[in-house]
Order: sequence, then C-alpha cells, then structure tokens
Amino acid sequence: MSRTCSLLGAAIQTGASQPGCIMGPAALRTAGLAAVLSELDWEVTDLGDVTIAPQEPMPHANPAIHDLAETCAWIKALAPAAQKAAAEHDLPVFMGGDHAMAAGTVSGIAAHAASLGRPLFVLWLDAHPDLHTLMTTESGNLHGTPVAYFTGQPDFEAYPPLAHAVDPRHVCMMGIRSVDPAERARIKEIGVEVHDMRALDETGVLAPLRAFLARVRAANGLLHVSFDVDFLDPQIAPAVGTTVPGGATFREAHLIMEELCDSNLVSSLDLVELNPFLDERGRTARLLCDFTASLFGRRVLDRMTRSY
Ligand code: B3U
Ligand code: MN
Ligand code: MN
Repeated sequence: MSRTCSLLGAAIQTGASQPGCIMGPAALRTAGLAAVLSELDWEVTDLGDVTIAPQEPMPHANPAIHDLAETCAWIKALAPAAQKAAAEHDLPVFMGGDHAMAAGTVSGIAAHAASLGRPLFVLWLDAHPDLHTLMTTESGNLHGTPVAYFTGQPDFEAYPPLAHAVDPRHVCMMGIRSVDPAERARIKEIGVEVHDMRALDETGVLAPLRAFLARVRAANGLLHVSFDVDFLDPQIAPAVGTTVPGGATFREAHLIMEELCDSNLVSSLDLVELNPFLDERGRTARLLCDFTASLFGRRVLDRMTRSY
C-alpha cells in the first residue's frame, strides 16, 4: 500500500527582510512537486494554502520588530493545520513561505507528538540558527525566531501560548554559518546540537546525521525536518533573500535526504525561504523538488539499505 503525504502551502513573507516568499508555494507546485512524489508511489493530497485575515498593527517593546501581528496570525492558523495534517497523513510537507512559519508548523507537530506520547526531534538545515527571542532580534525579521519560540525560550508573550515545547536537546542543526551574538550565547545555554559548516567540512555530513538519527530511533521519536533554502550554497540555490556563501553542496544535500529516506524516521517536512522572485528560470524551485524526491525514495540505483 502506498504511503500518504499531503502538501500544505503557507505563503507567509512578513517574517523576511524582503518580499517574494509569498510565491513559494506556487513555485513548488509549478515545479511539479505533487507529480514528483506521486511517481515515487506516494498518495499525494494537496490541501491548498492556509490563509490569514488582514491584521491591525501590534506594537512591541522591541521597536525593530515588524509585522508581529501577521506572524502571530500565521502561527495561530498553522499550528492546528499542521497538527491535523500530521494526524491524517504519513508525511505532511509544509511549503513556505519564510521560516517564521516553522513557529506554527513545529508547535503543531509537537502537539501531535504529545498526543501520541512520543518525543519530537527536529533537524534544522539552515545557514542560521533562528534562535532570537522577541527581545534579542536586532533586524526585527521574525524568521530569525522560530527555534527560540518552539523550544520554549522566554520573551514570547506576544506569540500564541506554546502548549508543547520541543526539548532543545532534541534539535540538531546542520549548515550553520551565520550566527548573531545573542544566538551564540543561547546555543551554549540550552544545549541544542549544532554542526556548523566547519564541523561538516571536518566530518562530512553522514557521521553526525547518523548519530542524530540513532538518538531519534532509540527514543522512538517523531522527526520533523525544516529545510531552509539558504542551507544550500547560493551558487546552486540563488532564490533566497539571505544568501550566505559556503553552504551545502548538491551532493551533501542529496546525501542527507537519501540517508533520511533510508532511516524511515521522518514524519514531517518544511520547505522554506524559497523566494521565486530571485530565482533563475525556476532552478531553485526545481532543485527543492529533487531534494524532496530523494527524501521520498528516489534513488539512482536500487541498493541494499543500511540496517539501523
Ligand atoms: N540572524 C539574522 C539573520 C537571519 C536569520 N534568519 C535569516 N536571516 N534568514 C536575523 O535577522 O535574525
Ligand atoms: Mn531559517
Ligand atoms: Mn536561513
């Protein structure tokens, strides 16, 4: 019997510094994401897009913050939608939209995991740790805040109350290469597992990934993967507002997705920060579809999968 996956769009762009992510879900659909997954023998349901109503401005003690009310409305709308998608499908895919949406998707998935009595683990593939609180963000771009929110850090009174926090020790970050001072301090304090680009250069991607997957398996955990386009090197993935040089290569990213597939542990996925306005003839959108295909079982040749 084929496994089921759903596609849910979240065209949020107010968490980013420049517009364009509003077109992300449309670009992923145009690149043929549903067809790619169907061909891999998944039963695909497109749930359409989550939407929010126009918002009144919401002031905050940190004057740098912009579009706070919109982000709160997205979290409120996305958390129950993500929870429902996870309850009804084997592997929901959340198509962004900027990374602020993960405050909603991950908190919704955390509620789903709690309802099963299983711990939630998060693999965060990103150039940035997105660990700002509402008081530490200097840019005021709220896509820099989701990990701090869903791990239950302080100063998020303005966001919707968090029912189920993710244990920061269950978060593994890879690809990190742009960290602000407040985030650096928080990484140390809360014990999140971080593999920056230097570490990946030294060890390769497989060893730390396999160690993390072994932890997820031992704990009978659910695994959410949050894939920020800027995890990739901008030479292969130009369609993102916050490019940082020195990102993951084509083969590193495929290898991660292939290993995740073989592990059979992934239970939900975010594809975020795609800004089609900055793309070159759809190449980044197509690339994201190809990486997703590797996660869903596309392989070059049949092979014995590694036994865990
Ligand atoms: N840490 C910086 C930069 C940043 C975070 N996330 C992205 N950029 N995409 C900030 O603005 O918080
Ligand atoms: Mn991010
Ligand atoms: Mn990023």
